[in-house]
Formats: sequence, structure tokens, C-alpha cells
Amino acid sequence: MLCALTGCDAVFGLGDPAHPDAALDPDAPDALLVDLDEDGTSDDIDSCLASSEDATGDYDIDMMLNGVDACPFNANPLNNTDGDDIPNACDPFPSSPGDRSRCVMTFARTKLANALWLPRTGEIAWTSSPNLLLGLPSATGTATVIASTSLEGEGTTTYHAPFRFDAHSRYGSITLWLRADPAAPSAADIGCRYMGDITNERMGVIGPMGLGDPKYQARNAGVNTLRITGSVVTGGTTTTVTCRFDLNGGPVLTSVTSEVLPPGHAGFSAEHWEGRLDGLHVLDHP
Ligand SMILES: [Ca+2]
Ligand SMILES: [Ca+2]
Ligand SMILES: [Ca+2]
Ligand SMILES: [Ca+2]
Repeated sequence: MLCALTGCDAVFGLGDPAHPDAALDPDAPDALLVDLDEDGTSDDIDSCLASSEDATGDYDIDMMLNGVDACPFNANPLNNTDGDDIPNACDPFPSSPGDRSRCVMTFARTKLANALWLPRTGEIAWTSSPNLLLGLPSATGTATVIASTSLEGEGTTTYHAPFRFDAHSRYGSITLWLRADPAAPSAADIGCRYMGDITNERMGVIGPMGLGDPKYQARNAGVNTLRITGSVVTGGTTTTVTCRFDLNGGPVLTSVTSEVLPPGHAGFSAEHWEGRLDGLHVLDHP
């Protein structure tokens, strides 16, 4: 059982069936705060801001609903080297047990998506329609949304994001932000960026020092699906940031660098290119 140790409800924030009104307990601190996903658990103690439809969908059509599928975007992964709850195909640390699925978002409820993913000042919002977020930058602009609240869990937090994109030009980028300033682009923003230039595609950690440890790949006009897996350690000062890129299901390229971690929230940017995001799987590793 995927949820035997922690309980699916706890991991997915579906509420405590033994204490259905726990979030409304007047003695609880910060009770009656915002409850974006309307599951009865206020955002400040809700480990997963996703709708019930997100949990009951089956993105990869493997007969395991998203809410209990430890690998929600990969059907029937076979191997699990470390024997933890997460199969290798979507395990950010496949030889280190302890990874846990924290939340699966598929943006099924547009009202929730619009409340959680807010545009940055001066940038274009991603639009939500059922089951995707769409980033449509202008010819010269950037479309960015940043989560209105932190999605980080204990220890290391990993974001696994399957993008589709349409590269109209040689120049453009898709970025998964690990921590970014919700108010405005900042030199301290850090994330995982895939970008095209005239001759190559580059991918790596984007952070205060620029694109750290970039990996290069010859241009391939046929690339149109991209999975970015980015991990960040919570609460550290200088630590390791890992970005993993999987292009069209092909070779996995990994970029690792050490950064001073700024405060900030997860988000997404599309520059020049149209980006579509089908879902977001958040994992933690206490
Ligand atoms: Ca909630
Ligand atoms: Ca599934
Ligand atoms: Ca594993
Ligand atoms: Ca692991």
C-alpha cells in the first residue's frame, strides 16, 4: 500500500476523517483561514492544495487514481530500487529511501488554479482551463505564475512537472521555479530552466549566479514534451539544487549546483514559447 505509513488523507491533505472539523476548531491557531481547495482544511495546515477532482482523476490511465498513484504521470513503473513509496521513474532520490508523495495537482478546478497561481507584477498570467495551465507570453514578454502560498514540505521538496510546449522561435525558455519572488522577478529567484538559442538547447539551474552547470543538447525541432524535476532543501542556507530534464521521454539530463536559497514560492515561466502544464507532483523527503 502506497499510503500505509502516513495515510493517504494525511499526505494528500484530504482531511482527517476522525476529526472532520479539525480545521474549524476555535482553539486551533489560525483557524478559519482561507481554504482554497474547499476540503475543510485551511491552507496553513493543508499539505495539498488540490481539488477532489484532481485526486479522483487518473492522468496516466493506469487504474490508480491520482490521489493514490505514487507516480501519477507514468503508467505502471516497474522498478523501485530503494523500496520506498515512490517507484524509480518518478523518485527524485531512487537510491535513498524515504521519498513521499505530498500532492498531485492536475488543475481540474479552474477557480482553485486561478486563486493559487498568481501572475507576477508586470508579467502575463498563465490561464487555466480544466486540466491544464497555459502560458502564452507575448512576442517579447514572459508569462509567469507563482504560487500564492508555499508548497514546500519537510526536508527536501521536489516538484515534478510535465510540460508540453510549442517553440515558435529558436529563442525561448520554459522554467520551473523552485523559489521565486511572487511580486517581481528577482536576482535571487532560483529554478530549473530549459532554453533554446540559435544553435543549442541549454538546461540547468537558473539562480543568482546565472545558469549553473548547464547541459547542452543539439537543437531538435521535434522536441515538444519536457519533464522538469527540481529539488530544493528547505531551511538550509547554502545547499544543493538539483534539476532533471527529460525531453520527449529521451535521455535524462541532470544539472546540479549549490546556491544560497532565497525565500520564495514555486512557479512557472514561459518566455517566447507557449507552454502547457498538465500537472504538478510535489514530493518530500524528510
Ligand atoms: Ca484545504
Ligand atoms: Ca494513475
Ligand atoms: Ca523509490
Ligand atoms: Ca528514494
